[in-house]
Amino acid sequence: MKTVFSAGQLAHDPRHEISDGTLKPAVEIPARAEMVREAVLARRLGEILEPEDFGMEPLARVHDADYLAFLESFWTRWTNAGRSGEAFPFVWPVRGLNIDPVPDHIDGLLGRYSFDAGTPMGEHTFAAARASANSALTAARLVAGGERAAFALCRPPGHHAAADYYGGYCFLNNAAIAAQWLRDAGAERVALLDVDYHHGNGTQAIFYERRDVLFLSVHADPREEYPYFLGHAGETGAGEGTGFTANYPLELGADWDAWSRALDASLARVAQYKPDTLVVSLGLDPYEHDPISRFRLTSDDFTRMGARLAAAGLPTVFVMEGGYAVEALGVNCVNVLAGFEAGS
Ligand code: Q9C
Ligand code: ZN
Repeated sequence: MKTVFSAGQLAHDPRHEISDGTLKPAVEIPARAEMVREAVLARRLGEILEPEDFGMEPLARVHDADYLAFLESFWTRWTNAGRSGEAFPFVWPVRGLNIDPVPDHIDGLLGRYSFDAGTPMGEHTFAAARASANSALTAARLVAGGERAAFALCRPPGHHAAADYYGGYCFLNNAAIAAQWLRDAGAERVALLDVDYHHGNGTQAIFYERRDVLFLSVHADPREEYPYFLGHAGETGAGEGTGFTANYPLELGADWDAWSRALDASLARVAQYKPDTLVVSLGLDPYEHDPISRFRLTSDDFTRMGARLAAAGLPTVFVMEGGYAVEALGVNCVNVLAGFEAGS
């Protein structure tokens, strides 16, 4: 299977994040991508390609124009305000407050276009996020062109980012952008299965009222885990999209037995939907030793995961999401992809 990755994705290089009530070392760091790249080479998974530049248009199919303009202008505004280093929001337009008119001040803008304070933004964040999205788009194009599967080595990740907000280390929703591009390239139905430990709130929000993209997510119960405010079993879509979102929240501590039962249920729903293409939001944070997560998948379980995904028998675009046990990240990620190839 081919991998798509650009060194430009490394330019987002945060020092700190706000977590557990304090400034902590950032966990969504360039070393994550380096580890996965090295594992792809060591395991001879296949060629590593540079992404093509798809420009802004496929991003604008998923994200609002004013949000993209905010990301693009952020660093100029931040430095014009006399700031330097990393930016964090601290005030949000919650219930009863207005997002219209959009504020002029950078602190207002940061709150308007985010949903958490845990996601550092810096000078090169938008460029790196664009490169990451281009990797997802290039992988989607490979699969649309007839490859059985392709791997987009995305970071920064994407699944927490919605049409008009960032958060959860995510700025552009790479998987949603790939799914929308596949639709625009002629796929009638796309299934987007999110196996990251955290619920893919951004992806769910983007497709919630649509039936042409089926969104499914296996994740830690939001009653107990980030992002807390989306991902309950009762959220199944709305309007035209009613019945085309499926959430499988699991208790903290879930092992392969519990996790794989949810995966099987989600894959049964995918089979019933009969999509043209499957996009997998591939988080590696269900891993037993992940530093911020509390599921118990082993490195071998990731190989099993890949085999079960292959059994769905669909053209598949893998888009990397989270996973913070940096030393094991490459092995776990390539285990999924190699398990998929062995099962294909
Ligand atoms: N005390 C992804 O996996 N907060 N994002 C962690 C830990 C944010 C994870 C707090 C977790 C976001 C793509
Ligand atoms: Zn995650």
